[in-house]
Amino acid sequence: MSRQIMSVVGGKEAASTATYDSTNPARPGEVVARVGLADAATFAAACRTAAEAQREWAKVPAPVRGRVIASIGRLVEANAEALARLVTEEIGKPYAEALGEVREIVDTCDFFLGEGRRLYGQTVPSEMPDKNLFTFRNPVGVAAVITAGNFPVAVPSWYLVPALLCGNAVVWKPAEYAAASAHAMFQLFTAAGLPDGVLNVLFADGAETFAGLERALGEGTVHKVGFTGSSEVGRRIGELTGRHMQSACLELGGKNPMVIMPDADLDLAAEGALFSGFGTAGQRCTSLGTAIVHESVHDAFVERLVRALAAATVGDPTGDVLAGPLLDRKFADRYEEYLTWIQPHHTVVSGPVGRITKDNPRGGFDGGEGLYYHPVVVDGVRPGDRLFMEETFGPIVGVTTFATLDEAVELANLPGYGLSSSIYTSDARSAFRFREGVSAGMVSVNNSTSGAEAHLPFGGNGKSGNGSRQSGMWVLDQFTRWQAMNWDHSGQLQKAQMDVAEIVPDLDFRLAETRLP
Ligand code: UN1
Repeated sequence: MSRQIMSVVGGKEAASTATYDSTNPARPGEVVARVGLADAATFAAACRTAAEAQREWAKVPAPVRGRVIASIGRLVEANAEALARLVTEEIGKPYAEALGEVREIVDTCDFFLGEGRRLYGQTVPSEMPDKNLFTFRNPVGVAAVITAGNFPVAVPSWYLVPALLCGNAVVWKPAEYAAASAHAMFQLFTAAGLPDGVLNVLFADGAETFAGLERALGEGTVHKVGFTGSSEVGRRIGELTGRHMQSACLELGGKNPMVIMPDADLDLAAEGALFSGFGTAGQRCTSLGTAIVHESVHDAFVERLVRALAAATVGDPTGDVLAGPLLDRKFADRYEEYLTWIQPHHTVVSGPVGRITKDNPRGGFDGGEGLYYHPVVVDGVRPGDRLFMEETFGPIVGVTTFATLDEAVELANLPGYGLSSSIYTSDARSAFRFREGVSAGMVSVNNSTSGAEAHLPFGGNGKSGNGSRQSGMWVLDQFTRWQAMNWDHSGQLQKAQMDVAEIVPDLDFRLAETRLP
């Protein structure tokens, strides 16, 4: 029997107006959870509940909130295998990667549990005597967090953990197709003792969520929006929050370039391209988009990548495989559309294309009913091709060539995204020139485009985001607002810039001339 899952608002199950079946993409006939979907009114009501609960939560001393984060980390650690198995079952992420994803929640908790004892403000000297200046970080209020399902628990933790630590309440809207994983994570968070209403989980479709968010922003019950998903939806959320004088934390798509210089270790580069292009079936926002290869090593690199890919296993994600199925039917359909972007001037160098079936098997693997697809390497992509310019979420990597590093940087930036990037070289000058020129928020040297660590700033520019950064100390600026305080204890009105003591210099002073012998 599959699970029944409902939204939880203020500690109670909230009404649903529709249902959604979250299925196992390796066996789409299997329902992992039947999910009750809420409507826009319920979303707005959840934000009001959160706003109410936030007032008390903000009064809990930050070090005590830090202890709650510590407990969340322990609970996630103690339930790591169960949570990872659920992630594998629900979105088809290979189990080893799912365990890594769960580990990332623990890493995030480890970082922020100590932040409860820091959350530093400053004491600042005043320009006048008997006056003191201070800065404080205040929680923003309620954060509405809308997340994708390709990282159904790790990426949400990047928002939830710091938001809660900073004294905010949260309304979390996870992806429907990853609802069971999200609900399990929600249970672990509440088991740590969060008061009712401080963290609320709300399942809803995109249209109801958007309408609910619009209403809540109008009612003044949402003060920060966090969104991970497509550039298209991110743009709409950015517009909406902009109208309400807010700037959302947007983590959007990527067309992540990998530059391979003539002095690169080509075996290492092929291994990195394999993992970042086809691990997670190419469904990370940091997945490799286009390999930009120096013309002198193009053939040698492509030959290595194709060989490595042929030896890699696509299959049952509970086993030891490079890639499992695509996340969900919606993603499989979209991926099939990306395959139509392959043009006559392209060369598919990897073998068969499309869904893995009995008639189109991958070696001995016929995919059964699962949403499995052949990994594809397309050589000869050019600027202007859709395959070169647009994100193609799924197992497809383009290859193009360049002659000079300047040209490589230009090609890397051309699609207008800016999330992740990578360069393989043995020359420090090339690595730093690339770092300086590339538009991405993340740069890897001799490493793949994916695999950010949980305590570095994560986020993009251009079509990948509005410059907001998650993770580490940088995310504190998303979930707190600086408040400046001045305290004058002189007993008189001292006017800034006017009642300031002046020390008069002699600016005409010059050293006496000395002559060299
Ligand atoms: C995402 O796909 O939304 O760096 C994030 C990485 C992961 C995060 C990916 N740690 O690949």
